[in-house]
Amino acid sequence: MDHQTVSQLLARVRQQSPLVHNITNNVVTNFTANGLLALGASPVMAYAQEEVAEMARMAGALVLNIGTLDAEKVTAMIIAGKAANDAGVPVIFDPVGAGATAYRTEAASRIMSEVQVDVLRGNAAEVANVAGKHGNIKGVDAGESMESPIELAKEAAAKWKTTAVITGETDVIASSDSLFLVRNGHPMLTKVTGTGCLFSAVIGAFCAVEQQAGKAAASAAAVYGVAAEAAMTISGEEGPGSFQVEFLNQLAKVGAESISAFANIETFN
Ligand code: ATP
Ligand code: TZP
Ligand code: MG
Ligand code: MG
Repeated sequence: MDHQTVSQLLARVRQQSPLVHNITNNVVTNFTANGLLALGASPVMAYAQEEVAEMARMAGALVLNIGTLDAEKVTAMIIAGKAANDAGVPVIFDPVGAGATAYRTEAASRIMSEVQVDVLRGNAAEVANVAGKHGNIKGVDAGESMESPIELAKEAAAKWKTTAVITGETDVIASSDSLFLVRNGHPMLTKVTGTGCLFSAVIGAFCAVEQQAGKAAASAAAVYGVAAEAAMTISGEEGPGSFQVEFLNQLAKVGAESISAFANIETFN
C-alpha cells in the first residue's frame, strides 16, 4: 500500500470525523476519547444495555474492549455488536488480557462467536489465546512468544473469518486476502497504559471511512506509529509522562509529509 493511500484515509477521517462508539475499560477511557479527538474522530462511550444498540447503529464504528470486564458489560458488548452487524457498522474487538484468567478467555470467545468481528486487535499473547492456543500473558501485557506473529495472525484471521492485527515492534495485519507488515512506532508506547486500547479505537476510525478492513488497519498502524516517532523526537529523554502528552499533539499534527517520509509498510497480496 502506498503512502498516498494512507494520507488519503487520514484526510477522510479528519473530513468525516466519524462517530466511534467505545465500550472500553476504566483505565483508558479518557485517553481513548482524547486520542480519537486529537486524530479528528468523534468518540462516545456508552455502556447501558438500554442504549448501546441505538448508539452502535448510528456510529461509524464500534470498538469493544474487555480490559475491565464484568457480566453486564459483556452483555452490553454483545447487544451492541449484534446491532452493529445488522446495520453494517464495522466492529473492532480488543481482547485485553485474554488468557490471563479463564473468565477473560471465555468472554473473548463468546464475543467472537456471537458477533461478527471485522478486526481483532491485540498483542501476540491475546491473539494466540483467542485463536485457541496458549499465549504467554502477564495481566494485560504480552510475555515472550514462541510462535511467529505472522503465522499466528493468519491462523486467527482464518479461524474467525476476520482481519487479525497483532501489535508489537512490527504490526502484523492479516486477512484471507491480504497481509501487511508495519514497522513504525517506538518502545516508549509500551510504557504508557492504553496505547494498545487507543490503537484499537483508531483502527475503528479508519474502518469507518474505508471498507477494506486490512487496508484501514494498516493505514491506522502507520499513522499511529509515525505520530509516536515524532512524539519521541520532541519529548526525547523526558520520559513516559511527556511522551503521552506529546503523542496526543502528534496524533493531531501527523499528515502527508511525515507519512511519506517515515511510514514503513510492507504489503503482500
Ligand atoms: P501490551 O500490553 O503487551 O503492551 P498493548 O495492547 O498495549 O499490548 P502494544 O502491542 O503495546 O499493545 O501496541 C500498542 C502500540 O505500540 C502499537 O502501535 C504498536 O505498534 C506499538 N509498539 C509496541 N511495541 C513496540 C516496539 N517494541 N517498538 C515499536 N512500537 C511498538
Ligand atoms: N488493566 C486492565 S485494562 C488495562 C490495564 C492496565 C489497560 C491496558 O491497556 P493497553 O492498551 O493494553 O496497554
Ligand atoms: Mg500496552
Ligand atoms: Mg492491550
